[in-house]
Amino acid sequence: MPPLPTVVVTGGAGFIGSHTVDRLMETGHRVVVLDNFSTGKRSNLARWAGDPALDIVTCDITNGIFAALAPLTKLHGPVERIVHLAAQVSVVHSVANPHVDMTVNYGGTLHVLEYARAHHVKKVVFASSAAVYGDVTQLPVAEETACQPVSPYGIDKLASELALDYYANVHGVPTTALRFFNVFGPRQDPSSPYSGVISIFTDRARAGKPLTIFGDGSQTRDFVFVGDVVRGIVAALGDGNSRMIANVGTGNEISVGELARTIVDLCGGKSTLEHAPPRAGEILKSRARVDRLRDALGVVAQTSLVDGLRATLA
Ligand code: UD2
Repeated sequence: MPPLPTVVVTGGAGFIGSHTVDRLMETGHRVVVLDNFSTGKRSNLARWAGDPALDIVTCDITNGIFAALAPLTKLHGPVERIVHLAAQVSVVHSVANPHVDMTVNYGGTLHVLEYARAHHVKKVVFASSAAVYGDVTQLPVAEETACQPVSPYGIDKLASELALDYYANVHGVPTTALRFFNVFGPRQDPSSPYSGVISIFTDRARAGKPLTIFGDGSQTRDFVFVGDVVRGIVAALGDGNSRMIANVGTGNEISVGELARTIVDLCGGKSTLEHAPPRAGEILKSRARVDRLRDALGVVAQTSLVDGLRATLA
């Protein structure tokens, strides 16, 4: 039997990472998870405990990737493809700590790309973000729109995209960047004030606690279920589509106020809604144009917001 193709998932113990690992394991890949466990959890990968096709290596993406992978590639052969998800994920945190954001998000991407160049990796798929666009005047926002990020996070994701393009163009490393909109679903950790809004709102609404809306709640987001995002990642991991950038969203938007009311209703209506001042560095409106996701990658988001919220609450 030929050896299983090895896929490295950086940030593989995290929210999107662990769902990606599930799909890759289910489809017969050898998977190596690199994670520093700052926010990732071993419990997210518990269903694969003892499976010889999965290796979990504690590794900080800002320095250790070559050393972490050397013993494994000696045993199992070269890394074929990389999904690079390890990141500092909070826009608000990046505003307060721009150097940390740059080191982890841009620096980490450079380490991954250097590894890919040195080891002739066949594809690097990178988790970029809708934050690269900044405040746009026309929605849905298409990939060709001029990027004017309004946070260090958006700047670092955009710089990483440029690095991907450079490595593809100059060093022949095939790369695809996926601009995630607001990803939600099971395993998104609600414990930090920087956590995704749906994880916070569902956690609090389930407990009957008040929900805090930053600003007047009219800001909108395109919330895409994690299962649909993983389908985009897996499609992008294949050959082709190098130097491509694609939005990963649903093409729909909902205001944060309406989202809060929907979640409270789904949870039995006990929570009240409170308001706090708007957060710095935030965009106001967000909705993805998804033609490229559909046409180039063959992926259309299938999970409605309410179905995704029910799956998250379950
Ligand atoms: C999300 C991603 C980010 C990036 C971006 C792309 C997370 C944690 N961050 O940033 O990585 O990809 O999308 O656009 O997934 N809010 C409240 N109350 C709360 C928490 C949040 O009103 O308790 C509001 C917040 O002010 C914002 C919206 O909900 O307007 C979404 O906030 P978020 O932190 O979930 O995500 P965002 O869009 O800042």
